[in-house]
Amino acid sequence: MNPNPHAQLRIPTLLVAVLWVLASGLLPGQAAAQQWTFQNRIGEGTQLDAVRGPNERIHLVAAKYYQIDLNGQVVVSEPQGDGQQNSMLFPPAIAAGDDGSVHLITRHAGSPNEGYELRYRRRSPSGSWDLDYVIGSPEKRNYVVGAAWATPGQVHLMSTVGGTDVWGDVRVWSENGGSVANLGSLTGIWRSDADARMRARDGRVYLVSGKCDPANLGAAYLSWGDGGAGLHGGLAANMKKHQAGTGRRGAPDLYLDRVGNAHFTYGAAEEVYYNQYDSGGNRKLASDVRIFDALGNWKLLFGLSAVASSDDGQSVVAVGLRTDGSDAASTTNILWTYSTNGGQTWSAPQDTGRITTAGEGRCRPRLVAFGRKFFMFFRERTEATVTMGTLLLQPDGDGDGYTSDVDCDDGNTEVNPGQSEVCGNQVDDDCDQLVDETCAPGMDAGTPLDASPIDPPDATSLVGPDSAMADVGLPDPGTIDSGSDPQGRDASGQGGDASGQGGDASEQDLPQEADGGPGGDLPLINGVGCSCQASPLGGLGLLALPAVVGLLGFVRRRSRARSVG
Ligand SMILES: [Ca+2]
Ligand SMILES: [Ca+2]
Ligand SMILES: [Ca+2]
Repeated sequence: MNPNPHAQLRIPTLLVAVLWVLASGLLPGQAAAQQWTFQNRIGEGTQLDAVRGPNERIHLVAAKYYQIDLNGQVVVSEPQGDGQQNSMLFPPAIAAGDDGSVHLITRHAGSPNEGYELRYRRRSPSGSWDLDYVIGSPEKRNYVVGAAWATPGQVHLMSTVGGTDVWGDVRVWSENGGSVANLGSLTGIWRSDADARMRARDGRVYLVSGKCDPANLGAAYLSWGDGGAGLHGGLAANMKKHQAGTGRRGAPDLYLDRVGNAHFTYGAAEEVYYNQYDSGGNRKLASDVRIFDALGNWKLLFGLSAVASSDDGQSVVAVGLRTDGSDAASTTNILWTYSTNGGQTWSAPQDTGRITTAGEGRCRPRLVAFGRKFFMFFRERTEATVTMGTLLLQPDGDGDGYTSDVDCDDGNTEVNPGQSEVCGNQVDDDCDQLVDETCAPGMDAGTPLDASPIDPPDATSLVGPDSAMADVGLPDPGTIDSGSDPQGRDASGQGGDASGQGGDASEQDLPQEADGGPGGDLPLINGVGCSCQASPLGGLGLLALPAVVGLLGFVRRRSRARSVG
């Protein structure tokens, strides 16, 4: 017989509270941060490209053309799109001009060996499709395309030529006033499967490409040149070669922020690397930073990625695809990582919980950013539809690796959820919204008591170029597809050191400091401590407090009951 019937009566309520707190990840100081939310079937198609346009619009081309506003609403849907959807070839390309014009290059009738009809179409700033014509004539392996808007009336297009072998060139085109000129080819930087991308900002055109030589001679390239008739010469003169990692390299991505930096990712064997160039053409990081590894072994080996940056260039987000080993990479986990210091250090990769079909690397996601709001577009794994993810990335003012939504003093590196509470200093050192909560009666001030500081999955272990990757964290429970966690990761999502945080509701794991103690309230000091920025989850975090207080009270009662019995 239980000597304390009240404890028995409290169990269901307590369990519900504990399970709710665990499921929500909302123990104080552990507020869920940096979560993607996903919206399925925002567009039709499997091959896509997406860019930022003026007036807070994202421009997306897949089977159709779409505009999406910053709330994630599709506000324009028109039939112009890529004619080669579902064919496992390369995606279309889109550019949006500062004047509101839109430029598409898409593939239509043809075959890899015979070449494709490449079509350029223009949507005027007023919304009419006023140009539609075929560029050149079909050529073998001309299915990798790019588009960039440099200045009003100056649009550049890119296609690839394979010739009789798989080594090929990038052909650069210039469109002006309704006619297209071939500006020339860049030789030897492209192989049919390495992909390429072209973007422009402030009159400068950037191009990234890969040469996936299997004999460890492969490389990724970034280049730039001023838009106009001299573009080909500029691109040829500024070609920068990158060769971190091993094996083949290729499948690069490129994102231009609003302050003149070009952010660049590319794949090596099962890895993805990052670097950045400023508007003066200076490489920012002496060595390419490895931001993903262990991405899986598939036909072409190199890691697949996408990248985007906040307007100020400080917050950078990248995704990496962890393949299932099949050629088509038909069940591929979308991982992501972020930097809040301009790409110098990166968070441990996390799993978004979503799966895509990478289609031999030809269905890579795209990232677009406005401010610190990031948008991800990818092919839904088994459907011919496009899924959108959105993320508001918080800044990290003091650079301690904890972003402002979880760092209760984002101007002090000594305060964050990874710190231990220091007894008696009147500071909430560990951001659990409790000040000096570890002080036992008679304890000297200044004594840290927390044995296991909170270790949020997405804010610690910033990864440098040479450090080992940390375990992949658990995605937001609300965004997980069932069965999408083949790695069998720790279901607590808190890594190995969260036992003191109630990872198991059994009383063996309950905090020991709740034992004994004069039976008063916990040292919860109102009005002192967390000055966290408003977060949509902050209120819920406060709601979790009564549950924790109730839990500790329950333990205290159980302890007394045990000592009586
Ligand atoms: Ca911080
Ligand atoms: Ca801090
Ligand atoms: Ca505290």
